[in-house]
Amino acid sequence: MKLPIITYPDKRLKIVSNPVKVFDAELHTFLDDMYETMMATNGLGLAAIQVDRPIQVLILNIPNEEGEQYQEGLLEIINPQITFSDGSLFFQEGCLSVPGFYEEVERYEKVIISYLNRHGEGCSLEADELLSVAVQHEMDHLAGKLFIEKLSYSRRKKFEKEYKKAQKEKKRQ
Ligand code: Y12
Ligand code: CO
Repeated sequence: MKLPIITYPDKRLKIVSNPVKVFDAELHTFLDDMYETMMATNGLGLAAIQVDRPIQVLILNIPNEEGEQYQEGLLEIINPQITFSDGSLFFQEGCLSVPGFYEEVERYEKVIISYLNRHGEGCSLEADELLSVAVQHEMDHLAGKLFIEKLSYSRRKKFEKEYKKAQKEKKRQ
């Protein structure tokens, strides 16, 4: 089932998500619904809070070099923790909760995370390039943070003005 996505400036996006304690069939159905929602909206990543569930769950599906996304490449990441970070890079990010806006943001170049899979089993992921950026972007959602909060004062002001204008235009259509 495709779920509705919460968009900025909805205050629910600021909620700090809680760790998952139960790894049951309901969680599996929710993960499947998140995948359907992400694929239906051309997303590369989605955090549970974006579909109004404040739990530490995120999914990622990074395209291959040909730009294709396959379900085999899907990562389901629960209760993640960064255990190592190194370097920095700038990357133009977008978010399904901030539609239509892409801004350059600074992130760690490489991260290693530990997390649980849908069965509650411990896993580890070493990520660089796009995967590293995406995992940090989604982990920020679990802390109630959006990528636009990382913009400089002047870029944030510009974003707020343009976003409001775009929302007004959308309402008129
Ligand atoms: C780099 C940085 C962040 C990520 C995390 C996930 N972000 C996304 O998946 C963003 C997708 C996105 C898709 C949109 O298209 C539709 O909604 C159909 C979009 O909408 C518009 O631009 C109108 C905005 C963002 C991964 C990698
Ligand atoms: Co996002």
